[in-house]
Order: sequence, then structure tokens, then C-alpha cells
Amino acid sequence: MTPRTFDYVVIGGGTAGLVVAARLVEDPAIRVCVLEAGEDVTKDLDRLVPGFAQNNLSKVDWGFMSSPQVNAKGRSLYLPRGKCLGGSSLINYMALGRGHEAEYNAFEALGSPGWDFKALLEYFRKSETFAPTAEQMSELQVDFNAAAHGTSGPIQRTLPRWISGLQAPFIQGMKSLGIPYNRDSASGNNVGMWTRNNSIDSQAQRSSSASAYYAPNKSNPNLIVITGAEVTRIQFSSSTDNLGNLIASGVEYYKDGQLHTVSAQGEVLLCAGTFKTPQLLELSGIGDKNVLDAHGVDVKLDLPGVGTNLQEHFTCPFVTETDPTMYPSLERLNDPQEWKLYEESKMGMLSSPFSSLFSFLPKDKFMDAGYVIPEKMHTSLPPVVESIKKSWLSANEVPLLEVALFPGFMSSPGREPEDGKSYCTVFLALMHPFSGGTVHIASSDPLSAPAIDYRVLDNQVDIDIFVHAMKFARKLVATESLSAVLDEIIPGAGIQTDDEIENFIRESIGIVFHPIGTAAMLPQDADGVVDPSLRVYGTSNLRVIDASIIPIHVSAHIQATVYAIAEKGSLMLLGSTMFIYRKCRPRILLNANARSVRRPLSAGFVCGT
Ligand SMILES: Cc1cc2nc3c(=O)[nH]c(=O)nc-3n(C[C@H](O)[C@H](O)[C@H](O)COP(=O)(O)OP(=O)(O)OC[C@H]3O[C@@H](n4cnc5c(N)ncnc54)[C@H](O)[C@@H]3O)c2cc1C
Ligand SMILES: *[C@@H]1O[C@H](CO)[C@@H](O)[C@H](O)[C@H]1NC(C)=O
Ligand SMILES: *[C@@H]1O[C@H](CO)[C@@H](O)[C@H](O)[C@H]1NC(C)=O
Ligand SMILES: CC(=O)N[C@H]1CO[C@H](CO)[C@@H](O)[C@@H]1O
Repeated sequence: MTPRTFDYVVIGGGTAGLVVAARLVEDPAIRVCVLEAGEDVTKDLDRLVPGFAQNNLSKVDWGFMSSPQVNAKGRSLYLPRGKCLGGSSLINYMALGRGHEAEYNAFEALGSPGWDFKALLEYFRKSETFAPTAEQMSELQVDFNAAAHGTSGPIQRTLPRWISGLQAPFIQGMKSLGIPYNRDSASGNNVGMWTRNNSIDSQAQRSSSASAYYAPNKSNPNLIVITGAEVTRIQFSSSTDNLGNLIASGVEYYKDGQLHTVSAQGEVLLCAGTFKTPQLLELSGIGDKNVLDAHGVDVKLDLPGVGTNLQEHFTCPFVTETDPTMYPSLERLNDPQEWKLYEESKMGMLSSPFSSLFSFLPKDKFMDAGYVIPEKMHTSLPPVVESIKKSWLSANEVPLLEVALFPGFMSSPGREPEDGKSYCTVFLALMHPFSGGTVHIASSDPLSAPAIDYRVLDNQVDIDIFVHAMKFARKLVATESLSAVLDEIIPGAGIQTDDEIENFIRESIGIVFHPIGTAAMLPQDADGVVDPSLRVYGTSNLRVIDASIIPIHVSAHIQATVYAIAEKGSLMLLGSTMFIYRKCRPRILLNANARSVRRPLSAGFVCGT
């Protein structure tokens, strides 16, 4: 029979949740329960084979949609999120990058000592193994700084095994526009371009939190994972601690149509991701009083920051057509010949699809020197976050735009690729848009989706930057090395003036699947939800460890940052908690933090005294 009482209960066995669980049980005295709404599908070919990442997604996707976006023609944006053991790390596109050091330094500057780039670098390294062979490096003509990478961590970081023939002319084109090659994007300066690396192992299979962190620990009896368990609420003790903080005592969840509970003697760790984490806080009575009142949820803690500060990277399609005989593109992914190549030699586009060249550009690399930032910027971000983003907009250090080579047709509303044709997308994404969105409960029904509003394009600056990005893509495609091989089809020749481009952006803007910030690590009076130890303000033993704590966006695909946060979070848990009377059962936890050092967190047994 499954025990019902644990030291830690982890809500959400996703990217961060499984890191935390695996690290905690490295201490043999700790018992952990993970509650995951989805199932264990780690062995499904669709999840293992990199090129199948988009196949049969509906089986493992929460399938969220945003509310209609008024500045994007009223469209609702599709927001995929992994619903399975491993979470979004099992459905993502496996890019493994890092942002600019100024961005992580901003985490610290925003009120969280110990969260600067230097501190995080240790955890980036701890989470990964990167060991490209000399042969691979010379074949791809790449170079990297070994000191910035890990050599024995769980996530396998590798270089692509398949690269489109368009890579060389693309690099040439970028060079001619003044974009430098960066041999060391992992050490804090990610300006420039380089050959991307992926969370894919040496067998050309996806490396996820499920395969890398959970699988090796699966048989540990101190780690209980319950799948198909959809958490509905966090429970609190009737009494508070001596500082008046709420004490989380357990978690309620649905499984097989029935309500169950588990209790936590130590802490409850919320790892449900940027959309579900704020929803679960609100369902449990923690959030903006007005939001909770409107849905008849009892207010346990009025914390107005919950569900605010939603940030994302936005993208717009820029698609070209190319010669299919010279440059086959991802439209061929389901071709039996590709499968043969993959099965026999772990090569071909199934082994490492998607983009192969990344670049991240600060303002002066793609915007007119004469661009004047509008004096009045209407933005919806917390003022402290907005003011840092403004400083990045006027400086020329932090990248504002990602430009990547995507060897295929990037979906675009109302447009479809045609059979037998080959495509290349110049992938464009805004790294620091100024729209700040919200995620709130839409009802008190825990099994329904939250309301997600990105407030996309609610300010002129984001439109201006996008217009510059489109023009940069056109310049790139017009360079000597690319003009002969790429023909622009989207937006296409009919869209020329700034107004036409703006209209196209509103019609076609989408997200890069990098939502963050809805339980932000910020001071409480600046819309913060968690403190620098990731503890929810006003609680004694409830922490959030996932992408929702990121206070300000980074110019990178964010899974590596999530792994680093989870590694750091785990170590903070192990460091702040000491077990006493190890031989006694049940054990009790003492919290080593000054504010509650004198009393056990749970009403446990004190034995041996
Ligand atoms: C399609 C797609 C492509 C992406 N591509 C890339 C990429 O190439 N590179 C990159 O760096 N990043 C990429 N990302 C983003 C990256 O994968 C995520 O940012 C990251 O994995 C988020 O981690 P997380 O731990 O915050 O959340 P998740 O990994 O989503 O984990 C949350 C977990 O909680 C579970 N859960 C939620 N609610 C409940 C509940 N009520 N009860 C029980 N369990 C619950 C979920 O099922 C899930 O397992 C992509 C994302 C998507 C969706
Ligand atoms: C998964 O997707 C592939 C390709 O679209 C399809 O051939 C296969 O039947 C699907 N598998 C399942 C289980 O739906
Ligand atoms: C990935 O590999 C390249 C080599 O192309 C290297 O320069 C880069 O720093 C690596 N790391 C990241 C985070 O992209
Ligand atoms: C027993 C075992 O295999 N433990 C593994 C648990 O997972 C970690 C990664 O977090 C591995 O390092 C351990 O080896």
C-alpha cells in the first residue's frame, strides 16, 4: 500500500519537479511523493525520437488556449504544455541554451541575493554533461569553452547530428550583416551566432527530466511517484506558525475519479509550471483577494502578485521557399527513408531537427540607429521589471531579438506547406517584450483551465521592434549568399509599408512556449510571490520551484534555466532542513532558517528525548 505521509510532497512531476524529487532522495532519510497529472510515457517513440516531437501531442498536452488577444485580431493563442511525467521537457524542441549574464544578474538586483549569473553557473553545470568528440567539433567547425559546461550532470547536451545545407550560406549572410560568431555563448555573453546544442543523448534520444533525473532513481523506495493524479488544492493546518505564517499540511488530488490526500510533514513544493502553479495557489486561497472573492474561494492569504507578471517570447513567421533537391526540409520528417536512416545509424533529420543555428542580437545589430524609444510607454509589467527592461532597450548589451535558422515551414495562420516543396523559416522572436500578462482562475473548479491573458502587443515598442526584425530578415535573405537560394513567401511581396507589416504581425503573432513569471521571485511589495528561498510569502513551508518564479525574462530558450533553478532550489531545501533523531520513526523536521528554528515544522513525534 502507498504510504500517505511524506517529508516532501511535490506537485507536478515535470521539468523542475523531477529534478527536485531526484535530488531530495539522494539523502536516504528523506521520503518524497510526486503527484503528476499525466502518465509515464517516457518510452513512447514520439517522445524519444527528436524528430517526432510534434507527433500525437494531444495525448500529452494540457492544450491551453489564451483568452482572445485584442491587439492580435481577437485571436486565441495555442499554448502547449506537457501533461506527462517529465512535463514540458518531454514535448519541447530540445534547444538547450543560456541567457545573458545581465539578465540573471537582474534576478539578484530585483531583490534576491545569491541569484546572479555567477551563482547560477554552478547549477547550469551541475545539471548537464557536454562531451562532444573532437571529430564532431572539427566536422561542425565549432569551438566552445569547456569550463562553462558540466561533465557529469544528468541532462545530456549534444551538438546536432543533422544540419541543413542552408547553414553555411546562412552564416555567410549573417556575417555580412555584422553578426559575429560566438564560440562561448554559455559563459554569460550570448550575443552573436553559434551552432545550437540540444538536450539529446548520445543515442540520439531525447534527454528529459524523466529520462535523466527520474529513471535512474525509479526504484528508490523513498521516491513515490503517483501518475494520473491531478492536484486540486493545498491543505493548511488550522494553526499558523509563531510568526503567523500558514503551514501547508498536505495536498488533495483526483485520481480515477476519486479525491485523495497525502500529507507533508516537511514541505509542499509546487512545481506545476507557469500556468498551473498560480491556479493552484489561488484554488488554495492564496492570491489577489478580489480574484478569489469573485470566484467564491476562501481567502487564506491576500497576495496580489499571484498570477501577474506573465512574460513570454513572441514570434512572427518569416518563411521562404528553397530548392527541395538541394535543401530538403523538415516536411520530410515522416518519410520512411528518414526513419531508416535514424534506426540504422541514428542520423538524418530525425536525430536533431528544428533549428541548427542560433543568434541573439542586441538593439544595434538589427534596429535603425535613429530609432527613438517612445517617451510614453504604456506597459503592463510590474514597475521594477519594466524599468530594467527599459534600461536594456536603450543600452546595447542584452539581446532583444533571436534570429534562428529553422529548416522548415513555421506554421502561420491560414497558410500550409505544399507537398514536395522545401522551406526555410528565418525564426524571429522578441526576447524582451513589454507586455505583461495574467493567469488567474476562471472558476473554482480545479479541473478546469485557468484564464490566460498575454496582453500581447499592448504597447507600441513591441510592434516597433518586430517591424525592425522583419526588415532585418528581409536584409538577410537579400544577402549575396542567400538571395539565390531563398525566396520569401510569408509575409510576401504584398506586405511592404510599416503599417502593412504591423497588420501582418497582429494577424500572425504566436508564442515561443516560454511563459514565466506568474509566481515571481520579487519583493512582496513589487508583486512578488516567493522570497529568495522560493518560499511563498506568508507561508512557513510552501515553495514554488519551476519557471513561474523567474522574475524577468532571459534571452534564451528556458529549459536550461529551469534545470538550474531546480538544482539550486533542491540544494536550498537540503541545506535548510535538518533531520534529527534519524533512527526514530516518524522523524521530525527542523527548519534551520532563523525565523522558525526553534520549532518543528510539523506536529511530529519527538522520540529519544
Ligand atoms: C512545444 C514546446 C517546445 C519547447 N521548446 C523548448 C526548447 O526547444 N528549448 C527550451 O529550452 N525550452 C523549450 N520549451 C520550454 C520548456 O520546455 C519549459 O519552459 C520548461 O520545461 C518548463 O518547466 P516547468 O518545470 O516550469 O513546467 P513543466 O515541465 O510544464 O512541468 C509542470 C508539470 O506539472 C504537472 N501539473 C500541472 N498541474 C498539475 C496538477 N494540478 N496536478 C498534478 N500535476 C500537475 C504537469 O503535467 C507537468 O508535468 C518548450 C515548451 C513547449 C511546450
Ligand atoms: C503518432 O503519429 C504518427 C505520425 O503522425 C502516426 O503515424 C501514429 O499512428 C501516431 N500514433 C498514435 C499512437 O496515435
Ligand atoms: C553549444 O555549442 C556551441 C558550439 O557550437 C558552443 O559554442 C556553445 O557555447 C554551446 N552552449 C550553449 C549554451 O549554447
Ligand atoms: C540510485 C541512482 O541511480 N541515483 C541517481 C538519481 O538521480 C541522480 C540525478 O539526480 C543521479 O546522479 C543518481 O545517480
